[in-house]
Amino acid sequence: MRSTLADEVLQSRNAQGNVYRLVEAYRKHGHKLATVNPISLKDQQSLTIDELNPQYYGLTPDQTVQPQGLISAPLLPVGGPATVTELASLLQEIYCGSAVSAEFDYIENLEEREWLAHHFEQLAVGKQRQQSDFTVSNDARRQIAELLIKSQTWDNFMAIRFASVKRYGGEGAESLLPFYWQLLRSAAQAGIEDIVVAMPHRGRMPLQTTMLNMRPAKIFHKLSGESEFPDDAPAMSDTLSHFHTSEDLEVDGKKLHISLIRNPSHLEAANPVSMGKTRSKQQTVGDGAFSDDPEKPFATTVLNVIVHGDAAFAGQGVNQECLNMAYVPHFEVGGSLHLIVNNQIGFTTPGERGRSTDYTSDLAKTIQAPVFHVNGDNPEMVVLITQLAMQYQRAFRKDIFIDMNCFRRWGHNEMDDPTFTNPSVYQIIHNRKSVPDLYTEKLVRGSVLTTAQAEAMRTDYWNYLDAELKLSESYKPEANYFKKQWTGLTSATDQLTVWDTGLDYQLLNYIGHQSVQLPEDFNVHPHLLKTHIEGRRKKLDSGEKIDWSTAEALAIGSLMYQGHHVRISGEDVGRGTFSHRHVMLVDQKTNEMYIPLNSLKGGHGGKLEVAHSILSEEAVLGYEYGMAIDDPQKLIIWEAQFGDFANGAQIMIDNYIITGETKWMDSNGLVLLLPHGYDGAASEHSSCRIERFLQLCDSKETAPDGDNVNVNIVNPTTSAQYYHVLRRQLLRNFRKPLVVVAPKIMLRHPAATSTHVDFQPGTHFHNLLGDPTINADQVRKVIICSGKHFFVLDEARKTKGINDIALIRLESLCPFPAYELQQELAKYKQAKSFVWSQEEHRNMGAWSFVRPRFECLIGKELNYVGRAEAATTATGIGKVHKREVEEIIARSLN
Ligand SMILES: Cc1ncc(C[n+]2csc(CCOP(=O)(O)OP(=O)(O)O)c2C)c(N)n1
Ligand SMILES: [Mg+2]
Repeated sequence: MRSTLADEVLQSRNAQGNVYRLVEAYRKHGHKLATVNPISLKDQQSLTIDELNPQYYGLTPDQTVQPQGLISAPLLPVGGPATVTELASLLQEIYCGSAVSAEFDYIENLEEREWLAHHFEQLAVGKQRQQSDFTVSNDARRQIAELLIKSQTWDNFMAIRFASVKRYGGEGAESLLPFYWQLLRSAAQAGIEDIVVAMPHRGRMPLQTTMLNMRPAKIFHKLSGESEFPDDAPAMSDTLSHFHTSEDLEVDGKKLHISLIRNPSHLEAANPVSMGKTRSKQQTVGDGAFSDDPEKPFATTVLNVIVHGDAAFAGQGVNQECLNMAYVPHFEVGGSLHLIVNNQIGFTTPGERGRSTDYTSDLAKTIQAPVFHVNGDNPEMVVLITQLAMQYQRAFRKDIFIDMNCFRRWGHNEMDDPTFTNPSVYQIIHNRKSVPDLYTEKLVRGSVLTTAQAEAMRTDYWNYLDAELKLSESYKPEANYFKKQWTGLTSATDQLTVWDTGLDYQLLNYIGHQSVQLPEDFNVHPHLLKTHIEGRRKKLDSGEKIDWSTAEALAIGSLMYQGHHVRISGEDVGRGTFSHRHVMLVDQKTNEMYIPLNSLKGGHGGKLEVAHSILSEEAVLGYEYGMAIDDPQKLIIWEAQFGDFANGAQIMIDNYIITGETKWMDSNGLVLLLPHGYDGAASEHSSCRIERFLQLCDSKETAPDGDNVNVNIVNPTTSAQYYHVLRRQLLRNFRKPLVVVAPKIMLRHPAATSTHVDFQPGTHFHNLLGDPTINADQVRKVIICSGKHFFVLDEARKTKGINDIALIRLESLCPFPAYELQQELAKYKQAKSFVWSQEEHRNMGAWSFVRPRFECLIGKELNYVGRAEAATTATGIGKVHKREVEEIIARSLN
């Protein structure tokens, strides 16, 4: 890698400024004339690009130039002169060819631009390649041909044996396999041990079955109507094109693990998940900043690869979010390698109607990632450009894109007729040969392969598939979950279990003090010193009034003490939206951040990652989910700035967090903190939409819930409850995502604090909090409520001197604690009236969830008190808000 330009290079460029402008013009504009699109309707080469005309720079065709120092291509006579025409035609060959073109002139960094020009110029021209690293041996050619033939054979086999199955095959994009072939080789050579890949539907099965050791029998078994999991697995399963791979490969004698992560149908949604999983693996193996070596860059051992569709890459906003995360601290993964399978269509929509940019890859330019446009008809060039892309990724640890121009032989699926909407281009496609056929013929012409050998490859693979089809009847799916880092964990059962999450208070007191312990020379903000630091110390020492943020620090710190890594991610999480957390403090003179808990002495060395996120919900939540599915021993917390913003990440919630275990046997213990509560703040910021999460859970209406619900949804009202529910996430022998309806004003509400006894050994999270203040025999009415609303009702009850109304708090909504509720209600023998009181509107909150459960499982009628039905979550009129609160109190306590 060259960091500065050699003297003779500078001299040459200075002496021939105008010639160098021509060279630079080719680097910038050459791609516009390249013909890398195998099914183009346009005549690319008839375009006139003024900037590529030597006259534009005052150069005449016969003028003599010295190309050395201007370009890297050694094709022209060494040290000898050339004419402008000769130079231009070489540049034309490099930058405007039919195999590959490049875009990198927008990169600000000179070193990178020089590196790219140098390497691309070495690679792009056939004759030149022979003098560089970029060569393909005949043996490699035969391997490439075999992969293409297998891919084609897979599709032919499926078309004949399973004619009505939508397989989203690889036809037209077969060069995907040579891409992977080179990727694995380059990765193994570079010492990479693990690759995490996100990839959509198209071409996935041919890849998995030919290169990633997936038994075709598994697919055929599924196609016969069976599950991909053993019969006793509590899974509803998924469709073929969402199957994942987690495989130990051996590549060139080296071990290489590949995870092709699961994908929902929502295109591109898998991308941030793959990034998060990559980072978690990097943390586990000590890659990049997780190592003790400050020089070690990310992606030294674990690499992220993302494969996109052309329409989806340009269309789905999550890609902008992912690229925007690429180099942000706590989100970086050392540069992802991207491949766009650019078949130039999305369903029925051609590129020009699917985006406003010239190239489908143009978003890459926002982070100055280089782009190589390669012709998918040229599998060797796909291999070479993958080699170069990997070299760039290794040299700079930055994102890079390969835009593979190919086609889709059939419609969106193989049952579809693409000519309804795209007749012209499909005329080209239907009249052309396939990529495997073209390549095989080329190798036969060059005597690299014989027709008989090619035929043997085809027949062998066909016979293998046929044999697998026969075996599929007796195929037994493997229980491939709860393995490796998940060993020891299991599926939850239909019982509700209780986990002792308390700890000796002496230890907690120590951890609490450590959470505000600063280095002596740290210049702390005076206000924080008084309120946050000294305030916390006092509370801890007295063991009284332990507030929400202290309880959180105790939960996080104690898990760290017990050896777990913890990560809290989201917008502004270090301070906290409500300026309550301050788990990370900023030196008022140096601006440096300090996380006291990371200097926690003693214990088993867990670390806290405070990941201030970009202003995104979808990609960031997907990223955290990716971390959570990787390692069950890490506590991963995502906090929404306000609960309602979680709907920006709805795809991640619906398609991964809530359903992942049911579809895929992939548990996760991700925590979502969603600030919620009516405080007069108008339609946004009041509600995290509890009702939606309750609709997503599989809590039963007519039978008691066990631990085996798909998600835990809690609305805790004391700091100790919050402490226990966080710790429980890691101390149980199963993992469930946890939605915490999180506080705003309760963060500082004295009644929501706890005392030391609430944290000690033998204590645990309570699904329900009864009413110890009331004489049960006098109670005529029982109000059941949840969350901060309890404090409003309790205070009003006190003020009014009421002693015949009991208040019960449902701290856990899902699982619904039916049995505990029955037991609690049994105390109130005289009670005639049962009310659900909530601050939300009637079509929101937990009402419609609680009511059928209460009536079915408790067997009593439940009445509603709360706001009336509304379109939006809260009024924006202060007086109306106040009146509503008064009405709810009055109607609840009448
Ligand atoms: C988020 C989302 N919206 C819509 C769809 C429906 N859909 C499935 S495939 C497809 C076209 C995808 O085009 P492209 O990304 O180019 O991939 P290709 O199918 O061409 O390989 C669409 C719109 C989807 N799967 N996901
Ligand atoms: Mg497409």
